[in-house]
Amino acid sequence: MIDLRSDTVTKPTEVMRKAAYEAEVGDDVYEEDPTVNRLEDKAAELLGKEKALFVTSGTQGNQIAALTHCRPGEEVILEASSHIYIYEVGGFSTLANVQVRPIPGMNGAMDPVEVKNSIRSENIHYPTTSLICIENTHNLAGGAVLPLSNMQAINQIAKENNLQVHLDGARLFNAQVASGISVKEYAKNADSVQFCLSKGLGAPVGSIIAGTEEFINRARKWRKMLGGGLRQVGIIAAPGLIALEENIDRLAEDHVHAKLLADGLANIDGIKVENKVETNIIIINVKETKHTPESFVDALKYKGVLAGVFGLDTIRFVTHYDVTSEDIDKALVAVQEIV
Ligand code: TLP
Repeated sequence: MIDLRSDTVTKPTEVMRKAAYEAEVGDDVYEEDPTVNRLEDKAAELLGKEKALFVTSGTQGNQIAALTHCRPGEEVILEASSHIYIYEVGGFSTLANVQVRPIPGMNGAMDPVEVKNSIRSENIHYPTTSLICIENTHNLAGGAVLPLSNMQAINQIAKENNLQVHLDGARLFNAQVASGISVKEYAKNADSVQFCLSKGLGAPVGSIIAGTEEFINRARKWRKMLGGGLRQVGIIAAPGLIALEENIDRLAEDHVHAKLLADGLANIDGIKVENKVETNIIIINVKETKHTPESFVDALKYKGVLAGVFGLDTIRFVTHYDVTSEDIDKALVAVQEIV
């Protein structure tokens, strides 16, 4: 099977398995796991933040950020197709007890003027706006890289209004590799950052959240409450370290493969590539073919290729570590055969 459903499907490499086997461990609830401590230090340094915390998943990291930044009843401004709003089971309202204020974006980017106009004024009837969430790269916008200028403008508005900014950077390293702008530069425009080790970076488990020392100390307590205080977790953190040491630059390969696939797909009758394909995600519209997205995905599976139903007329392909250029060629042949 050529699995293009997501970059979450990668299997750990031999080096990662060996690092897990050999990892020096301790009890991380006592902050005594040397491998976790090394991973957190390395992540904080890469992001230019005071401190970082290893969490079980991107979703857990985003939820902990909301719990740490906000008080119940407050309002969070976010983009209307953001992962936090669409794909996190309504956690912001259920766990952090905050109300979300979705704003439609262009290629995942909210208009700073609209963000500004959505901040609540002082009024006894209104919730208090406390947080703005942004996403880079933006998943539902097809892996779009958020312009640095957009992040800077939103952060400036946030600071002028005493608000915090959380960056869902599940694929922030893809943004770095595509734009040449460092994760540190992006992270300057957010008070907290979440990134995933388990997507294009190829680790089997885990995400990082980072911010000030004071923020992370409080976040650690929320992580404990959510059941994320783990013990000899260095065996999982070790592959995460390998991901950061060895796998950042190779994301460029995934982007090349995504372009190859997108160019090939664009040449197939009836298929329309919906996004600009800046990183590793390709969204195609199949309305002009004989298929629904569901039957398209089923037919592809029969040919040995896995893709994901995305929207009403669209499906998503994601390139990653375990996909070669031969796989891309085979996937294109499979699509050609089924349309
Ligand atoms: N995205 C997954 C699915 O949940 C849709 C995927 O296959 O793309 N933020 C962003 C922008 C994400 O894309 C994801 C995962 C997360 C957060 C959550 O990460 P995990 O899966 O580790 O909870």
